[in-house]
Amino acid sequence: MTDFSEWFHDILEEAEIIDMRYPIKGMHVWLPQGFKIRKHTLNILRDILDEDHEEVLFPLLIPEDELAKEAIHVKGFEDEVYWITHGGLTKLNKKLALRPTSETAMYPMFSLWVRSHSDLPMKFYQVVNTFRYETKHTRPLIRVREITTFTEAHTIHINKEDTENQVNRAVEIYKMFFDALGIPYVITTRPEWDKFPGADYTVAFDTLLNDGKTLQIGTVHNLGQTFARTFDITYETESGEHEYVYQTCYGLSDRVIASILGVHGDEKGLCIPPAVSPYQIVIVPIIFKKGGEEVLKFCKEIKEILKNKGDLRVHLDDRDIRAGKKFYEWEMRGVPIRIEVGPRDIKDNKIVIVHRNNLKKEIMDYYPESFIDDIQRILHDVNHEMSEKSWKFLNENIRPVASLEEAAEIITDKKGIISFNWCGEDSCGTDLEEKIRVDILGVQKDGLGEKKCINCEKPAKHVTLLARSY
Ligand code: PR8
Repeated sequence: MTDFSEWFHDILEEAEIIDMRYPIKGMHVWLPQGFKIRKHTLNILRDILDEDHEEVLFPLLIPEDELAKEAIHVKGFEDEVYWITHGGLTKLNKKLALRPTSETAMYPMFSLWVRSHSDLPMKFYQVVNTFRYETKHTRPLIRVREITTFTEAHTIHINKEDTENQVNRAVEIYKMFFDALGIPYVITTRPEWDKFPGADYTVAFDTLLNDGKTLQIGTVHNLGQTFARTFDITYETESGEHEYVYQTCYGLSDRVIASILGVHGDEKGLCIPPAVSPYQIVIVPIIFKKGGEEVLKFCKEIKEILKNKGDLRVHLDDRDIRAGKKFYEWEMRGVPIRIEVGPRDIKDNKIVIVHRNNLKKEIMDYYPESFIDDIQRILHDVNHEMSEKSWKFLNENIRPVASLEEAAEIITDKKGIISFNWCGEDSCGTDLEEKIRVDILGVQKDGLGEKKCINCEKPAKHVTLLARSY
């Protein structure tokens, strides 16, 4: 794929994922196909979060004084907030912000909800739209001004150790989620100058799109006690004293859908993981002049088996158009497997199965008793192969370097992710970013022994990653 942006734009249109003609920049319409992928994806996430979080729903609007309370936080978002100033013709006494994220909507309420140590921990999440007046170039699903699939979790704890554990738990949750979708990732702790406004530190997931640029697809923030102090969220200890709580928050967005499409797609179009594909199987009857009725009857039979007994999302494409046209269309839409049935196959008790991910054609004996298991196995294999392929691509595109020149050369030539040793000093990091004009993603691991920083040559502290990003 030569130009990812062009490919992505075209496929969103051709596969009818979203309609980008809505007349506000950075805001789009989810079309039925896109909405289904989004729905199945959210179902996976909800299932994971529901294990130990509770889903809530807060208002969209935040009063100006609440948003302004946490100084560092509001500074981070001041350029990006949309404001409501009027109700009809009446000017509002207090401006109302469209939430850019919901800390300042939720935390005044948390201050009312949290009473005793026995109330804690509390873990909530909501799936909402948020609004950010992005000044950087907007891109469908990747950098939007209305984030329609903002899944934000907020947790409250009694001590620092519990928040550290929750950060680790959130990282595990997101790993499980991205693994279910076959989306590969690198996990780093963001440098100080790139952390969430108001957080003690930020851990981020980045994936690699096939043009060699990374996309941040999820973040986990340890908020420490900053917001607890601002919003006066306290609990009563066993001995009757009042202490500030500790907090974390973590979030995902429409970028998850962008990465499902962008990571697995190829020149033929989309390739959707079975777990979230609107149709997991499409059946295409190959009908000649003779034997058409028999073929259709058989196709209907296997459709019913897969749908009713196998609980699979299956479509029988019996339109009166050329089979080749159908193949092209379902490949473009990314349906994981296609079953082809012709008159000779029925006679021989065989069906043809084509895997979308590698276009492998498999001729399978048809046994009604084991049919569902056979198809489930193939879906499982497709999923596994897609995940392996995308992880291989990511791992092959992480390159360790020993000098800044080498880093600059690789970033221009091959793109991808560069790994290097860094002292961890802010001034050295920003200097390095300026020198090679690429952003540091974050640090991966500590304890480098004798190694030296690639930029200032002081003792290195962390293995660090950098990449050109969306
Ligand atoms: C928080 N508060 O807000 P975060 N378009 C699409 N996706 C985006 C955009 C955008 N304009 N901006 C950010 N994202 C915390 C955590 C509640 C939840 C995505 O964190 O500002 C990015 O993938 O880091 C980001 O990782 C995620 O939203 C969370 O946003």
